Amino acid sequence: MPMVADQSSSTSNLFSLQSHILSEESRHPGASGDFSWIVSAISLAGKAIAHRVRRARLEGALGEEGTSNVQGESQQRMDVIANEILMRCLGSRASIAVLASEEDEEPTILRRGHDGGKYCVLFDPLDGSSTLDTNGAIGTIFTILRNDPLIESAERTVCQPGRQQVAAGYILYGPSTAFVITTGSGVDLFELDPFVGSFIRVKQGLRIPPRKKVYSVNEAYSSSFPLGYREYLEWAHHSGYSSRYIGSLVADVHRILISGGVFLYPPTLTHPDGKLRLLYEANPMAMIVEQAGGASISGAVATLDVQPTKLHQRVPLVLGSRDEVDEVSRRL
Ligand code: AHM
Ligand code: MG
Repeated sequence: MPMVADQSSSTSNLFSLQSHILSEESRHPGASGDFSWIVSAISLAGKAIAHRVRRARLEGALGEEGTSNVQGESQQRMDVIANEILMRCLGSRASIAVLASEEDEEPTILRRGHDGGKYCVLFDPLDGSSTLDTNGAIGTIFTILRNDPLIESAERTVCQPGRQQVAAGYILYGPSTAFVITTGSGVDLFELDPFVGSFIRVKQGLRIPPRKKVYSVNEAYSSSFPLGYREYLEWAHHSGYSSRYIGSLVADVHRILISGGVFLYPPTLTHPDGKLRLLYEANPMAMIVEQAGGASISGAVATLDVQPTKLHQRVPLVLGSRDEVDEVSRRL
C-alpha cells in the first residue's frame, strides 16, 4: 500500500482529513463536534463526485443537461449530479440550518429558529464543468458560515462578508483528487488515497510564494477590461511575464497556491460586475489565499470585506501572490 508522508512533520505519521479536523476541534474547549461532521459530509461528497467524474464518459454523463441554472448558464449533467450528491451528504447533518448552491435559485432551509443548526454551507458543486468534456481539471468549492437564528430570511442569513467565514475549501478533481481547507489558522492540503479511501494530509501551513511572474486571465476579453487592468497587462507584457489560464477556477487557484502568480477575472462587456460569484467562489478562494499569505481584491477593496447583498452576486476578482496582486491593485 502506498504511504504518504506528512512533509511538515519530522515523523511520517499518516493523518487523515477526519483526524486532522478532530484534532483542530479539540483545541477549542467545549467544541461539540458539529463542525467535523460537516467536513466529513463534504469529504464523503468529494469522494463520490471524484468517482462519478472519473466514470463520466463511460457512463454517458458528459454534456449538457438541457436546463439552465439561475444565472442563465446551461447546466452540465455532471453539475446536476454533483449538486445532488452534496445535497444528499449534507442534508442529513443536524448542525446545518441552510444549504445554498450555485445551481439552485433559492437557499434550502433545513432547520429554523433557535433549535436549528449552527451553520450554513454554501457551495459551487462542480466549478469549471464546461471543461469536463475535454478531460479538464474541475472542482467543488465550499464555505461554512455561522447561522444567525434571529434572521428569518435564508438569503439574508448567508449574505455575510467573507471575513466571517468559519472555514473554506475546495476539492480539485485532477490527475489526483486534492482537498484544500482552511479553518482560519493556515491552509492544509490533503490528497485522496484511492486504495485507503481517505484524504491523507500531505502539507500543513501552505504558503504562496510572494512573487511569480505569471498571470492567469482570459485575455481574449481584454479590450473590454477597465483601463487599470489593461495597463497592468501592457506592463506585464514588457516585464518578462508568462501566462497560464485553464479556465477552471479551482485548477487555476490550485496552481497559484502551489507555485505563485496572479489570477484575474475583471469586469467585461458580457459580465460588467465580473463573472465569479462572491459567496461561494470568490470568498472561499480569498480566505484560502489570504490564509496562505497571499491577497485577494475585488475592485478597490479586499474581497473578504465586500458586503454581499444577494446570494448569486458576482464580483471582479484578482488573487494570488501578495506582490503580484499589489502590481494589479495599484493600477486600479
Ligand atoms: P462555472 O461556475 O459556470 O463553471 O463558471 C466559472 C468558471 C471558472 O471556473 C473560471 O475561472 C471561469 O468560469 C472561466 O470563465 P471564462 O470561460 O469566461 O474565461
Ligand atoms: Mg463556478
